[in-house]
Amino acid sequence: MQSQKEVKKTRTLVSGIQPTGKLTLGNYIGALRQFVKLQDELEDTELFIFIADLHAITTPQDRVELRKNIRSVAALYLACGLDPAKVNLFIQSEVIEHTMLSYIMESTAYVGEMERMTQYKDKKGKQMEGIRTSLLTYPALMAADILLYDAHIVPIGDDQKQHLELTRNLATRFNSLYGETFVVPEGFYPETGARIKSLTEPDKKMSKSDENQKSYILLLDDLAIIRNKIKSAVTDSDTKIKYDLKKKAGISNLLTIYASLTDLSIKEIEKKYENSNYATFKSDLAEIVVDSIRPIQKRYFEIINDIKLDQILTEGAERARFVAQRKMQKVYKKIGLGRIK
Ligand code: ATP
Ligand code: LTN
Repeated sequence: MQSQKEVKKTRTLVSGIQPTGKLTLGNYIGALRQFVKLQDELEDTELFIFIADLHAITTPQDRVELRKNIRSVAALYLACGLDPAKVNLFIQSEVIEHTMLSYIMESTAYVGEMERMTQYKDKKGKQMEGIRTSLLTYPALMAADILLYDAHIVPIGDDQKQHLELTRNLATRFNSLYGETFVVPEGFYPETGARIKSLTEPDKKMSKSDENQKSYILLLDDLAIIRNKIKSAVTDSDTKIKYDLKKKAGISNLLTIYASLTDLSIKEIEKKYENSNYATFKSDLAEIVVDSIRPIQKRYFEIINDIKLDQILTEGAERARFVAQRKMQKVYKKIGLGRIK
């Protein structure tokens, strides 16, 4: 049988996740699971998925924790179903061309554009000192990640929309300055239903950097803890299990999680629990979440200390490097850097 890697690929997909903490159920539903779906659907597309460790050091990281998180994110990608026969999985810092092209992107972008990025403004907050320069130049690295592989599609959350727009502008600007070099990429956003909210403050998104541990479910949380977190999720004082984002944000979020992990629609779930109370609904949902996460944890613990994980990451980086080196030669030549070979 012809392996998927041998099918002629005419398109490219690129995406990454930062290893800044432990991955949540939100990351699974909104990102990891989408990648798995796309790897199976997009037969004509070569996928490059990486652990964005260079992005992580835009804010301070502990050396030991960072190393652990990088490996853990890689193992979780695989545990969630990413297939190394269909995807090039690698660690960003192991492909030096990301940093090389990032500098070229900094030399294409304007300071004003970087300063306008809302994520930069939010993360910087009111702090005046100790902001790393890379927090400002971060979108240049992200543009490099994408343009290096001539990505056609980039699956991202809508919080990354502005960075993708900037990437498109940089690609277009570079192309008009130096001649056709980069593909101008398109963003791919998962269905809106898939934004998972905090369990304690359902108006905010579920985030791995939240200070309240009860607000998120980690993919590697103990199963008993997961059950407890769902059972103690904030809901309103009404008793109806009904989707209403404005008045019943907590229950609506739990309905979204339920629908995302089963093949039932929200309407069908509402009907099923028409005559039930919150406790029954939450208890059923806890089992559904636990049933989805249990096999992921099982595969995770099988792979985390296996040398196979290293082989997959090495092969992924080799393929990425091959494509990236070719691109960088072209870029240097277009700009006039170095000597002509
Ligand atoms: P942080 O919470 O530290 O800001 P994050 O959890 O948003 O980080 P990222 O590395 O920025 O993590 O996101 C990885 C991917 O997971 C992105 O595509 C993002 O859109 C998606 N994602 C993150 N949180 C959620 C969520 N609550 N619901 C759906 N998708 C999410
Ligand atoms: N900035 C993204 C992670 C990321 C990324 C990328 C996503 C880094 N480089 C390239 C898509 C393509 C984030 O914070 N979610």
